[in-house]
Amino acid sequence: MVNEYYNGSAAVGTGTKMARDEYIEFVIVEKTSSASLAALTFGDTNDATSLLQGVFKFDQATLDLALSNAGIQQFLPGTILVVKGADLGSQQLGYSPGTGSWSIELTAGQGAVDHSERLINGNITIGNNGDVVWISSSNPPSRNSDTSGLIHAIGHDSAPGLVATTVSTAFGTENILNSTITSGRSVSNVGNSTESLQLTVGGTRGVANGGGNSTWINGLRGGSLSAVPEPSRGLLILTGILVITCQRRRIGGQHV
Ligand SMILES: [Ca+2]
Ligand SMILES: [Ca+2]
Repeated sequence: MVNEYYNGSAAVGTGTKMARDEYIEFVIVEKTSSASLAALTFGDTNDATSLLQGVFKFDQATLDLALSNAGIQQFLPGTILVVKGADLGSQQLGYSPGTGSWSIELTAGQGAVDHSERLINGNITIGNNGDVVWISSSNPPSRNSDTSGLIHAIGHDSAPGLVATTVSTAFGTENILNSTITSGRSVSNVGNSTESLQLTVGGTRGVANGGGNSTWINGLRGGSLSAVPEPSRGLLILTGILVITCQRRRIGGQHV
């Protein structure tokens, strides 16, 4: 799901197809492989929220490196994925949920790249008047008005265009903030899987957005870790079961 996006200067980093000082933040809500993520596309719209503008995809080799660093096969629920412009520092691939490192930051042009298809070939730049940040199972969308593959999106617009209107209908009116925004603010979800969008000065890149969003993401993370018992714990449980089985057999024997 799209969790937040930040509106900066919209000046595009050379060769990256994304604004230098902007970012998009996603939260993973179920176990997801690098191949599944690499099969998706994501991007933005024009300021009128009427047409898809930039189309990106994740670089699978970069995602595999992060998984390798964590020593796990899939990204866990509660993981935060950031895609950011060239000025926002180096990539952060030190993923390690077991020790509390739940976020990955991918830089445009490296771990997240413009889709090679040229049909929709704009830059990702967040607009003051309006924008929709979307993620799609279509790879790539067939034309710049093709919203058929959208699996999630959030946006803002005080006069919603076709894409924003479609998102409201498909995912709920709460997914589009009825507002323009100024530079230096992010649109962030402070709710859970049902959005509650607000403007945040400066944004909260790479971390949960506070309020109900933090509670929800912490819950996803707790579920992720408790679902994977550590080897020592698993061994203890197994030993316990064996002891109970032996005791039952002994008791049974006394009755015979
Ligand atoms: Ca845009
Ligand atoms: Ca955030």
